[in-house]
Amino acid sequence: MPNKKIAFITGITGQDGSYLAKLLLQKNYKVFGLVRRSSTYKYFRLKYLNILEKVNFVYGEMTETDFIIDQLKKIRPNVFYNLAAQSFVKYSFDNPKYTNSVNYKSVKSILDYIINSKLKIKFYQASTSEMYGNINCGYQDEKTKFNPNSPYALSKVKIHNLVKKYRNKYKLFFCSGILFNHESPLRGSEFVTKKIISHLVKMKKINSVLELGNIYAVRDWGYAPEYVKAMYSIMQAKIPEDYVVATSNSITVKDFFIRCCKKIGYNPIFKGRGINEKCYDKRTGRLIMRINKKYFRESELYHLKGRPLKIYKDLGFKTKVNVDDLISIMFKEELKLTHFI
Ligand code: NDP
Ligand code: GDR
Repeated sequence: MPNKKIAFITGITGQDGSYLAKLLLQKNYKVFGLVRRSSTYKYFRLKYLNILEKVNFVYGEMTETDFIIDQLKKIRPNVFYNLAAQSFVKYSFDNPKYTNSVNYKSVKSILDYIINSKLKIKFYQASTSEMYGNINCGYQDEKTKFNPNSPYALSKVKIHNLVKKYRNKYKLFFCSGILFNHESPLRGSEFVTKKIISHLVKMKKINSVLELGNIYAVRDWGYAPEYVKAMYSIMQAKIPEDYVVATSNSITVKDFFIRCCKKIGYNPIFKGRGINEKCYDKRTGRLIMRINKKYFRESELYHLKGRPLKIYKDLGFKTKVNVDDLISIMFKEELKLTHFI
């Protein structure tokens, strides 16, 4: 039997890392994952997906690049999926230096090592629709110019451009997926979809009010397990290239929230404007949601809508799960998940 291919995943404890690990195990890869040590339990996603015992862990920080390079020398992976990042846009305004260090500087050192070592490692970079920023255009695709408006987006543009530059210069299999927002039951709790759904579920039992920021932001939300399949397809392409992954259907945070309210049996009505806008349940008069200034960002990104034609034409990849399916899946799993945390 031929030796198993070896995958190295950074960010394996995150949403995408855990789904990707599951997919690669199904594809018969031996999977190694970088984990930074902490005093709290963070393996719940891998446990939930029933793969905790099947992954080999390497304990270290993205910023410890010498350590990561030593691990690459030992493990000699065939594929490297770089999913680790300081991924919360709002926090990047508070700590731009750290964001740049994790998302750009450490990745650059790893790429420099791969180039100099002459190891044949295929490299996938987790690029993002945030790189587009606010542009006057109905949709974004691979040809759309980047206009980053957060430290997070800037760090991602820098590493995206470097991956492309190195690919062209050294003729290596370096590629990026420019992924639009994708969610799942395993989404981090501070991201808005998960925050809305887990709060609405809790509200059935406890008396609390959901607080949100800019509910007029428009996002193109997809389903994470489908998006890790896209990552895998991008890495199987004959020629390494960058691809947009999106659903092409965009709605506001408010619309997402309304759909969630209806799903759980509320009849939402809105009163007030701007930061005074509030949402009540029409039947009971209960206050469900209010706006809190603290959830706004220093610079808002208003509208994202992807055009994923290239990945469909070249690799035959198309998303199937729409936003209502996504909401149903997230609600269904929300209660089960509490057992794993
Ligand atoms: P998560 O925030 O769920 O996961 C991030 C992962 O990175 C976690 O495993 C985290 O570890 C790890 N990590 C963060 N900082 C470090 C560090 N300094 N050293 C080691 N590990 C670190 O993100 P997602 O899974 O949602 O996203 C995966 C990647 O895709 C990210 O790069 C993100 O920027 C990008 N992306 C995500 C999109 C989305 O909609 N989800 C869209 C486009 C791009 P820990 O568990 O210790 O926190
Ligand atoms: P985003 O995701 O910033 O797009 O980054 P997030 O869910 O945090 O925000 C989406 C939109 O919702 C608005 N919003 C709120 N956001 C949060 N988190 N909390 C709130 O209370 C709230 N109220 C309104 C935000 O302003 C924003 O417009 C995610 C991350 O996964 C990135 O790593 C990834 O690159 C992008 O998606 C694509």
